[in-house]
Amino acid sequence: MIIKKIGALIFLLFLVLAPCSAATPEELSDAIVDPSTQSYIVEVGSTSGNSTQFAVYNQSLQGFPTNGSSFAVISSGNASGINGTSGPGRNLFVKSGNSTTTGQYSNRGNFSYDIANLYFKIYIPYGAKTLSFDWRFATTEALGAPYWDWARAVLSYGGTSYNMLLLPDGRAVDVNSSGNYSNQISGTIIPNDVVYPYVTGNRLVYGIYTASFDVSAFQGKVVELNFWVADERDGVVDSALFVDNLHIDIENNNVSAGTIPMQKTGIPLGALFLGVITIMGGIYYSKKQ
Ligand SMILES: [Ca+2]
Ligand SMILES: [Ca+2]
Ligand SMILES: [Ca+2]
Repeated sequence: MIIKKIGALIFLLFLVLAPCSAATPEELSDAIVDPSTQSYIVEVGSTSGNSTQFAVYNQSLQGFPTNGSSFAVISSGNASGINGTSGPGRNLFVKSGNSTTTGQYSNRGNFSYDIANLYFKIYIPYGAKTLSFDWRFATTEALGAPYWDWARAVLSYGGTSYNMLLLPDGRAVDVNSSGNYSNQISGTIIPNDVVYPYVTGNRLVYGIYTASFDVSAFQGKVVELNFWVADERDGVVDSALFVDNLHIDIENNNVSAGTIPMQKTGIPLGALFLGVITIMGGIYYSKKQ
């Protein structure tokens, strides 16, 4: 009896102390999406990956969270327990499927494994300008290794898709292309607080990157945004995407196309125009008198 109680206590203590655990799509959405955009999320879900490949963190890692108190990690391995310092032999392995089941291949068309997917169906409101989020790509692969794990954020509508997750040079994200932007082998990771030895934003263009896409053409429509993270060629050594601050920028209601622009004086141009017409009309009328 006592042993059982101690066991339960240890389990409860573990739950409290565990920095994070597998997250549901709804929990990931809560962590990622800005409060102003929450009401536009029509649906959130996952079509691929074990639950262990998704985690919510309520702590500061790699400059995240950038919005609110939490952010998400989507991984081709275990997304939990990534806090720490980088070092060799870190095993984050999970086994959850391959290209055959998802139709998703690497940026150079190779077979992919442990493919994690998180999708959002998002209503794009009238006045919407851009859909944006902040990200960092991290890997335990060596940058020169022939295993080009990859990540994408694909926005789709009406049968057309756009990958909006691009490096500063415009290339799609993978272990190879991100090399210019990730820390050097002899260099440092900033901040040094995760087990991944390579994280983007430590070379050439520093800091957290923001992906932004013009969604003004989709106003009044529901688009789909699919996050994908996967291993290439084998599933053993893993990569991850850190995501936060997913939001829609909406045009200020005061300057939308249907309203009248203000002058420096604060008098609407249209009102000024009407005023001039009225005065002229009055002059014309009085002349007629
Ligand atoms: Ca957040
Ligand atoms: Ca890999
Ligand atoms: Ca893996």
